[in-house]
Amino acid sequence: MKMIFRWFPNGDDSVQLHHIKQIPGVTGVATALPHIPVGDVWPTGQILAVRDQITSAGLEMEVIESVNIHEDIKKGLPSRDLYISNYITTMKNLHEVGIRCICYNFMPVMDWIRSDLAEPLPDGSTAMSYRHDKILMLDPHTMAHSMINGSNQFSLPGWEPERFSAMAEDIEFYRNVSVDEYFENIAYFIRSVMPFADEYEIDFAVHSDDPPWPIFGLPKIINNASSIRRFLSLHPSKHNGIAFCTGSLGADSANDLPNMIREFASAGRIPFAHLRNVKHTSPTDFHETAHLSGCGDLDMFEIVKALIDSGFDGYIRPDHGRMIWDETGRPGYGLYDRALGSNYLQGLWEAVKKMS
Ligand code: DNO
Repeated sequence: MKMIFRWFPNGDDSVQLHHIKQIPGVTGVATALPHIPVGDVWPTGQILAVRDQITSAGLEMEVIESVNIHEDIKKGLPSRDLYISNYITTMKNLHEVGIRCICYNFMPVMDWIRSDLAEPLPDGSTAMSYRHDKILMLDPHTMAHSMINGSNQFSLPGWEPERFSAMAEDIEFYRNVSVDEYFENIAYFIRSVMPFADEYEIDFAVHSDDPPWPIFGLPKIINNASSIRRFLSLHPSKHNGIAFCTGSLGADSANDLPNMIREFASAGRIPFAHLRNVKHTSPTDFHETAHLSGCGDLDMFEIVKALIDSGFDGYIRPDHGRMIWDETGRPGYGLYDRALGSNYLQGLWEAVKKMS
């Protein structure tokens, strides 16, 4: 297992690489080149520039989160072939500089969504929260702006401003797309790129849908054990895997996370795990919490144990933290609470390892 930390380049992060280097046990970062428009090829020179910064700080850059998928691929438009071909070139360029794992998502229109990026918790910290009714009351424009207004001036992954103008139209487009039709679009994508992931030995990890249920009528296809099984069967190689996000899958209490981990990690299909906790206030409402089991609804001990019992040897990152100790930064991605989370998770890891 390698413990890594998400970090955004180009000055777009309140957390510095030397801060990350000082977190015990963290050996690398998951990063991206978010300034490159979605669908364009990532030039090797630009990848190397970021890699040099990271390695000069004594950290590894083996994981990319994310190489985003152009909406035309998700929509299944004829122009997808060009974007897929660009994607494959980016994979090749990433492979050549030593990338081992690429995380992506196949959520239509928008990546993750929250109704509040800084909900006050009783201890004086703030955390991101999701209220289903509140989300459904928003039109796409207001929703995008409320996300950006809460972002503390940092970019929000998946909420790039250039996407906003098309958002309402895109949501409309998907109204007539069934889950099965949408699944065909990821199938087409996977069949096109996976032979290259196999050749380059890159673990290709799809992030689960966040939240794991449909909103605005958008089709969701990676949100529980059966949908993950269906997805994995598209290409049987171990390079076709899941970025197993406990917070997003765990938002649906029907998901038995330790069992899902046992099934998918034992088959070698979880190269990357995002570990965080959530506390439900109703079946569809929740707020994010500190990573400890006692702070939320997820049993992090059982989650870590399931990973270890299944022989997991991929990357873990502590996912979204709260904002604590007066820190300001990108919501969910401050330094302090994620560093606490990383230590807690490594403590669990050591304990379970030594007990087994
Ligand atoms: C949000 C993240 C997502 C995730 C992407 C992966 O905080 O979990 O933006 O990185 O869905 O492609």
